[in-house]
Amino acid sequence: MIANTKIFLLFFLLLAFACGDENAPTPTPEPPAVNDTAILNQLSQNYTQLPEQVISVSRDKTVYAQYTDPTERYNHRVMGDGVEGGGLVVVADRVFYELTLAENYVFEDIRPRLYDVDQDGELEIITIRTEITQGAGIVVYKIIDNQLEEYAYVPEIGLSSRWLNIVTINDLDQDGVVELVWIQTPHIGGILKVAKIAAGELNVSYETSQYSNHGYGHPNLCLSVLTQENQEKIFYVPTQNRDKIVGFKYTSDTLEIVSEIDQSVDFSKTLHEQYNFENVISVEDNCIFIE
Ligand SMILES: [Ca+2]
Ligand SMILES: [Ca+2]
Repeated sequence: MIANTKIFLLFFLLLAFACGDENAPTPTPEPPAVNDTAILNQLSQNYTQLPEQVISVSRDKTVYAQYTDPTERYNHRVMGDGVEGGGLVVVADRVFYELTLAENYVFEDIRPRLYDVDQDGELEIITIRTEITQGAGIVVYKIIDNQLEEYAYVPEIGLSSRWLNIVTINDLDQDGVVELVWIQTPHIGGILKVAKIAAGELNVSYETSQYSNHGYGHPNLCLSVLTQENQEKIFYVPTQNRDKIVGFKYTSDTLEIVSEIDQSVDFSKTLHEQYNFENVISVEDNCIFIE
């Protein structure tokens, strides 16, 4: 009995010694539980957020994105406060991807948009990125080889203090290729442009002027609405002088006006709350609005 006790003591001593050995194999710990709340907490606490503190979250809660590293190095104040993004963080399938802009760039935006622009089943990240001497452009980032890569882009306008705002991201003509629609210089002349999204520089397929989806100084990027009516996608934007809402469809590389609603538009409110649009599509993907 005593001999058996000694054997057990020796066994436990050896076990304790083995456990203290750095070279001994140790059981793999369970990974910490990562859930929506944990990711949101990490994004809000481990990064310096923009003043608006908004995080884009995909509907299935697998992709998150936010701008980081607020900076006042670009003196434009298009959304009022003059604080723009200096970095971007994206979480996809629980992996964090970070990107810091060069000093001559800012994200002149409130939050990134998430959309599967190349229809490969993975969401891309669509941003308004400004070069300090060349004004705003659009950059679509994609996770390639475990990093955020510039997948597609709209070149900068070419002048400082010139901005643009995205209208919609969708396959408008239903040909299998996603279109990007935006308004260049929505405060001065408002040029509405459409491009089909593909890798690299995007080519404008159609443009028309005197429309607007932003009031200078307002954190309201939600002045467009996309609907589906009788199998046709129709997007609506206000006119530059804010006295009408105009509906467009996109077919054969052309924008065609299908509806003109005589109604003045308040640029401090979202468009969809000012008119009873029917069959609205995906407002939350691109409706960026701060009260
Ligand atoms: Ca994709
Ligand atoms: Ca299309």
